[in-house]
Amino acid sequence: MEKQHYDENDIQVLEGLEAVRKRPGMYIGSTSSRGLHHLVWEIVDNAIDEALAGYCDDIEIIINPDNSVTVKDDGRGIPTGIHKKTGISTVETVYTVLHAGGKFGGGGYKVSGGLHGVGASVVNALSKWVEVKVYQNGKIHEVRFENGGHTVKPLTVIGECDINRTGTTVTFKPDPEIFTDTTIFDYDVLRVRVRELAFLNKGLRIILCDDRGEKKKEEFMYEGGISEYVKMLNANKTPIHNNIIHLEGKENDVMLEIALQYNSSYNSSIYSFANNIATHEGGTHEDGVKTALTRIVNNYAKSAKLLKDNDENLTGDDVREGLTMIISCKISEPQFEGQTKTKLGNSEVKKIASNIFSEGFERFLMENPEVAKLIVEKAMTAARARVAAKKARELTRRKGGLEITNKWGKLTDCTSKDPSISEIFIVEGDSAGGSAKDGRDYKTQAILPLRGKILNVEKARLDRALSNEEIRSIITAFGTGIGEEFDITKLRYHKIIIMTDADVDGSHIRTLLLTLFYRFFRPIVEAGHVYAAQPPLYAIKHGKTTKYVLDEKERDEYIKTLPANTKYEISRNKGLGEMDAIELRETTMSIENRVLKQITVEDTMLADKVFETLMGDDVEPRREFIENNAVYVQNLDI
Ligand code: 28F
Repeated sequence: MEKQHYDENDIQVLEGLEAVRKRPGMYIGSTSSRGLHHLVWEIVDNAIDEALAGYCDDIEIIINPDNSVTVKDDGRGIPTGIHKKTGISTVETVYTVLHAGGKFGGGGYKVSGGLHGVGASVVNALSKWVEVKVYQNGKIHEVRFENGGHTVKPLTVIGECDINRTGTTVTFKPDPEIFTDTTIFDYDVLRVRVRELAFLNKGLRIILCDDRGEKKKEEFMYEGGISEYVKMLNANKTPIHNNIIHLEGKENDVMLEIALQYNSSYNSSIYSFANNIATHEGGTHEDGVKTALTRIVNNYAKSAKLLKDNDENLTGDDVREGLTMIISCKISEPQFEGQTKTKLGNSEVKKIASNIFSEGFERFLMENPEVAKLIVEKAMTAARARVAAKKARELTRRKGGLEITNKWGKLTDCTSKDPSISEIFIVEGDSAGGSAKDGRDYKTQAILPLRGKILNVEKARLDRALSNEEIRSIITAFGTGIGEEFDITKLRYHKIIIMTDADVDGSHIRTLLLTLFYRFFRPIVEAGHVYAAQPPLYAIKHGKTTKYVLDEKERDEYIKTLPANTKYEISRNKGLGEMDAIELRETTMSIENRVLKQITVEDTMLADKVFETLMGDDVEPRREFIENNAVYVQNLDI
């Protein structure tokens, strides 16, 4: 039933939501699948805010058969009274006025996510329809919006409920005109974040249901909060002390919670959050904790005579080796900075984080001298390896001028000295190396042939990695140095292209290289410099023509273009070595028609888990991972 009249308020409302529909990317990052799932988080964040305010214990998220999503909470229920500024109910205001709701203009909540502060009104603007039910005072109130936020059914009481029942239930259907890639929700994408939210809000129960096809329902609730998060992250590792260290404190309006446990690996997995938002770029909370950790471990090592007074101090990297740690900060007015707005900028937090961590961790070490000794000894071993690596690193320095370019496994450099147009192909095998050298554009394309498999560095410290000649030649070629002296501005090629065969060996070597880049050259990966070449999978021969195609799709499309009576022959391209220099250049190397897959690290926690599972010691988790993910692996040749 349409409203009869529009006043200036309605016009302001429609202009606001219209702006969102015009430039959705400004409000939810993108209209891809990530943006689609972001809608869920905006609604869930409001329910979590209600939990943070102490009024909600249960949240339920349901993917409905029509790919609409329902989110329910048992909080107080969005106020149904008339909002003083807008003259309509608060619940309609929250859903139709941009930046309304508890996240803005002070008021409302103490702590709220609202990283991008878009809230419920943006979900409304980008949905085909939204239905909000509020349970309050024994009544069920309902309002319905359609086509990007037009109120089609103003707030009315539609029924009764138990007088003690309160809460908010929101169902929304994303608008396919906005989300043109897909409007299908991915259960696993929701699952990862729901579990994380449960870890970050101890005691909060979140139920996730998928009512499409065979029904699925999972409940996430962790009384131990982030301590259980650390336990899960260390599940396939070997902790060097049993208990997970849990510290928390509050100063002014900053709440900080830290959970940590050392394991026997050489990698550090530290993840920080502000108001439940993953601060991938770190920030003052993380800096405060890290600085305090280094200081406390050095002080303890000296006072316990484990480190002599004139010994060099342990560095931050030394004391963080093998450390799994979650840092969760909750603050009422978070300042998010950085490239991707995931760095906490509030300057007062650094000192507060340092104080809270120092006080708790110092006490822990004093009360647990045997664990303290293990932690210090591990850091001292790391320090010795660091010093050894420093010496070994000398081997990777370019001995003045160009390397010997035609010796085995050594670099055939390009003539350009401009990194922005220079590319290095890391090529597997001698035959491919040979034809790559002949097929390349010598001005901009360098070739580094690898003789065999490089070391799996997932389980190696830097000093051990440096003992591997292939790895040393890669470090030399890159020019950035490695470890403490790594300097990405010295990178000699802005495209690092892994070119391996499309078979099991090829993918193993690619994975070993990616492990090396992820563990010891992460900034290069994060900057998007790493690519995988896509050699053609098929060769279609007819007459004197051999057409190379990338994959099945291209193969079938090409065959359709052939005249009906052409018998032709299709062969599966196994090795780069099967192609001569011209073919390799035409299909895989030349900028004109090659296809490169850029390697990106969307989620560090996920990448850590993938490398640890695929490249780590335990066979069981690897088998399970491959079984669960085999469906995504198209052309694995086993
Ligand atoms: C399924 C999604 O959105 N839950 C919410 C509340 C509760 C209050 C509230 C929300 C506008 C400016 C305050 C109730 N009583 N779940 C949700 N639950 N919003 S959203 O208030 C919004 C007002 O500030 C609420 C008393 N105070 C706040």
